Amino acid sequence: MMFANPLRWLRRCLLVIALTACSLALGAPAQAHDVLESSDPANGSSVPAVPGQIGLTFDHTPMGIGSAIQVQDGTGTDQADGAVTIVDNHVSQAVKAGAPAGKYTVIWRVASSDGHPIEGTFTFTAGAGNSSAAPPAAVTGPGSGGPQAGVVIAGGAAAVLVIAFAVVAVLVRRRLRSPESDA
Ligand SMILES: [Cu+2]
Repeated sequence: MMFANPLRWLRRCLLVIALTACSLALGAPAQAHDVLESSDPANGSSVPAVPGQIGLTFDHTPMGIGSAIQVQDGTGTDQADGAVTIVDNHVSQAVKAGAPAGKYTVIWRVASSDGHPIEGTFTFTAGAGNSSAAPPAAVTGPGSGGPQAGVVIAGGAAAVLVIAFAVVAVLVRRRLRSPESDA
């Protein structure tokens, strides 16, 4: 019977949860990373003007941690404006108003939904048409805590679970000791 020995059962439960939390924190190697499906502008494309923002579309929704997108103009100056925004599987980065025409290199890094950092680079060429570069949207992306932040958060979640189960274990033990307990 499942509750024949509640304490043993709870300890086993606790162990399983702790192990799960650890493997999540370290990243399950069997799980595939998110994949960049497309970008806007597309890699190698020419656009009439510097776009107001760079868009990346992934096959899954990346975690909102440690994401960074550099939008380097022909001189290597980063024209990114403000924080990275993640909405579902779409990641965007506003571009500074008045960014110059020319060849651009976009260097992106996000945390894959399995917790691993993934990164890539693509290029496009912007013409001298009226720039649609605009101030960033009011929505700001999450902080860029770096890939370590994910481990810290997973560790915190594991600690909360462990504490919750310790409390349950104490309550069950107390109930078993009480004379009116019918467990
Ligand atoms: Cu991974």
